[in-house]
Amino acid sequence: MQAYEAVSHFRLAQGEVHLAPYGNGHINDTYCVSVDTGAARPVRYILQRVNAYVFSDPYGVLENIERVTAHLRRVIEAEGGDPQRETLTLIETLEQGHGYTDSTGQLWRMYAFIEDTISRDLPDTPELFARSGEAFGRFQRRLEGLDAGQLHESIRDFHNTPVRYRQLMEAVRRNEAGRLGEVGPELAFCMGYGEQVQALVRALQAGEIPLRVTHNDTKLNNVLLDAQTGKGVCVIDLDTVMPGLAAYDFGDSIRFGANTAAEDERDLAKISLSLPMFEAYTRGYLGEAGQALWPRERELLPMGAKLMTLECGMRFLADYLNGDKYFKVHREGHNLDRARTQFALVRSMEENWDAMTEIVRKA
Ligand code: ADP
Ligand code: GN1
Ligand code: MG
Repeated sequence: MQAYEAVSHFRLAQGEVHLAPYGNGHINDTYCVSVDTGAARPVRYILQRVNAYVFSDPYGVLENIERVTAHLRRVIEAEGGDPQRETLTLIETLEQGHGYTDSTGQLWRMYAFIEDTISRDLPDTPELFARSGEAFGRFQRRLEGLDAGQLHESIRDFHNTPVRYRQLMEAVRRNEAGRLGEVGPELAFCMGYGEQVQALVRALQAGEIPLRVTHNDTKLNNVLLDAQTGKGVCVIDLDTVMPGLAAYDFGDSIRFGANTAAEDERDLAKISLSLPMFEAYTRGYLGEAGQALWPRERELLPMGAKLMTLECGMRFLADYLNGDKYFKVHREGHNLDRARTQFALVRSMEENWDAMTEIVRKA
């Protein structure tokens, strides 16, 4: 197994090594490596194979992570925090770098495991969600001094909603998996947003909002919370850290965590935007990042939530039409189910638009 081959190339604690698949990510292959050193607790690590289909330049991804974690380490130290816990720590390989390319050409990397934390796959309580808002807000604030031009664009046009719209139309045209007949209502829904998909990229082009270093994948399970106190400890999953928009990061958190049901729920009656969750996250996030954001960026946060949800739905739908090549699927129609939840959530946001705007204004 490639994972065992990879493990032997990293500088680990001495002892017996155990390895098991870990987590519920849709993209990379993640393992927990546990080294039994004879001490009361094993020393643990997270080992990951970078998904080569998704990341065409895995070395660029690793370089971004090296830059970002080095920057965060400096800021956290200056703030008197604990960099070992508050940001990811890459483990060195025996060859001195941070990546190992296996015999099939795939890149692996390893992190120190951040112990005594939890990460959640389902929408949480408002209290815990506010903690995750604080963590992502702090992350955004701490990255303020890092020039976006220093980072690779690890996935081109990753959160460019008009481009995602065009990619969906391209998937429709190709109809590669022959599934077009099944998606009429979903497609019609997206086409109703042909103009609105431009809102954030236009604001960027007009200089109303800045390009920043952003996370770009701010799902609930990409932040570790302290297992005892629930406080946000560390933002993880840094593969997509690159130049981007704060409103999209805010929006991705809302899309996932303020949904009253799971991302792949089949009963659409269960899907809606939870205003208490929206409010909790907004307060947590703005409490930490607020000063760093421009007034227009704050104003556009609800638009970030709506467009990110729509965009994610369009990506799921396009992948369904393309034959499920991008996102890991665990059942028939999984990507279509995911697309439908996203569109149902967009509808619910439309219904709650005034309340969302008011919450952001007041926070
Ligand atoms: P993916 O890109 O596939 O989502 P992640 O990097 O998010 O992969 O890792 C998957 C899961 O592994 C996370 O949701 C989290 O639960 C866990 N995890 C990742 N890195 C660490 C870490 N350094 N310490 C503890 N848990 C981690
Ligand atoms: C993927 O890697 P993971 O599971 O955290 C995807 C995100 C989507 C998300 C939908 C690199 O995130 O963009 O929003 O699935 N990551 C990538 O759940 O495409
Ligand atoms: Mg993840």
